[in-house]
Amino acid sequence: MSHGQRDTLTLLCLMATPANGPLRRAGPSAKAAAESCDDEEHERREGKRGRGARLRRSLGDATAAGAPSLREAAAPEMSRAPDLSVVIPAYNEAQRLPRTLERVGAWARAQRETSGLESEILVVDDGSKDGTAEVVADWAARLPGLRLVSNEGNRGKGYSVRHGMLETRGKIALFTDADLSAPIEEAGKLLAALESADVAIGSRALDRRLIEIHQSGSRELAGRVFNAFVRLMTGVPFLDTQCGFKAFRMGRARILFEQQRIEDFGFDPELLYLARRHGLKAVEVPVRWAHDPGSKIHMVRDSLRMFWDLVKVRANSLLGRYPRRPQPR
Ligand SMILES: Nc1nc2c(ncn2[C@@H]2O[C@H](COP(=O)(O)OP(=O)(O)O)[C@@H](O)[C@H]2O)c(=O)[nH]1
Ligand SMILES: [Mg+2]
Repeated sequence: MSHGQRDTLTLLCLMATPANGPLRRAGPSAKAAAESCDDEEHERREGKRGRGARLRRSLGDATAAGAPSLREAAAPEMSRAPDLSVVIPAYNEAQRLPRTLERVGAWARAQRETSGLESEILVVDDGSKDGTAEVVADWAARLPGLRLVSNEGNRGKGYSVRHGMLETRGKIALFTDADLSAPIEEAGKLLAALESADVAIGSRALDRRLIEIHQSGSRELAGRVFNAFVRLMTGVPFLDTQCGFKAFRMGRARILFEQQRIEDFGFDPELLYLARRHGLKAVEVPVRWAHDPGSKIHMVRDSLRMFWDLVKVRANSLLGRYPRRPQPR
């Protein structure tokens, strides 16, 4: 088992608690994690080491070897670098954000209380004009780990996700839509998948029974046509590239965001194309999902832009704009 896989496995052990129902229901990988947790529990009872020590080891804290700890390496104002980062792109989300921050905050609190895992939450304000930034500032006073990241104007969802992901400090970072169409509690499934992958893609196509509220028929049809073009133009094989719920092992995946060029809604296929290009393993994971009627996507305009984005990815690739670099193992 590689060092990276061991990190994720230990992270999962710490999360496999009653607060993480989806993780317990997950498949064989969760079972492996659970068995490994049993071992850890045995060792804890034996008094050989406790949860804090396991956590530090899982995050690569070299204190035991006399090297500087993550605590010392972190920004001075933070007590410790976070384990998990949640990025929320937000454009005119003042209405939807309070409930979202409450739920993500509760989820983050559960991780801390049950597993000792610290989370940071980054809301990227995409030039909103409805007081989104003020809502975040207000919540930051009572929600530890919440940070506002501001774009200079309205730059698009792709730009916002890239901006937020490049600001994260967690070993694992995930992005989610502000309406939590995929509930944040489903994050356990993505984290379980990262046990053996670098990228975990939330998917609405693998198990349609998990969709609680569907998009309109025309939007679903447009999604299927777009998916066919994604395969044709980029070779990306996944059934749903557009679900706004994806998690990354940032050690290896940071390059995806560094090279990402698409700044509107067509950025997901580019990220997945880049993952393949750089030899990262990406897996599609079925997640619960419910369409939120507050969608601000403009069907015709944004669909046309997304098709054009696929042409741009193809062109960028031919023009050598996605250079390969040596990757950390
Ligand atoms: N519409 C729109 N959404 C943006 C923009 N920048 C960031 N977002 C965020 O992208 C996410 C998805 O938007 P949403 O309207 O729910 O789209 P849908 O669910 O795919 O129909 C939300 O978190 C938005 O706040 C932007 O320029 N336009
Ligand atoms: Mg939505």
